[in-house]
Amino acid sequence: MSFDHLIQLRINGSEDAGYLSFFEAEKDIPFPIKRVYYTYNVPVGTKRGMHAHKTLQQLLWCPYGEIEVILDDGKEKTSYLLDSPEKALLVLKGYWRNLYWKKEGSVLCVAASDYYDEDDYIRDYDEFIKYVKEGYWSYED
Ligand code: T46
Repeated sequence: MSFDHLIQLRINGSEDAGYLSFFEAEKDIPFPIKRVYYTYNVPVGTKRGMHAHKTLQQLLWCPYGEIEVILDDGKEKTSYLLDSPEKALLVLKGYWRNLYWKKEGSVLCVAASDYYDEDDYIRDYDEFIKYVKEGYWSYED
């Protein structure tokens, strides 16, 4: 299996009846799902995230609204716009992420590979860069 960051979710339906999109763990994404959470009622202009994960892998999607996600591997930053319920962003371990709320009422949904564990978070950018320099992650994993 090889995965790009941005995934086009499968779509079922029609203009008359509406649409249904879905993804399946270990088929469309490379991990089993242990936790689902969502973020909502976030004022436009808010910045969230500002951390990396040591091991956690996640799929992010925005069923309504517009959220910009900037992924940083310690060398390069790439911006992704979640502005359609058919798009999802695969965020593997080791990426610093900043999220910007662009539209009123936007909802961010996340499927995660593990339970919540604050010890998995790196919330200090200098510490994140130290992990990158020490070769903590192989982005080919
Ligand atoms: C991520 C981005 C996209 C819990 O108690 N359980 C949970 O499952 C989560 C996700 C969070 N929390 C607590 C921890 C904090 O006290 O909820 C509070 C807010 O979490 P945080 O400031 O980390 O929220 P975001 O929106 O900055 O980040 C979240 C996820 O934590 C993170 O893994 O990648 O969404």
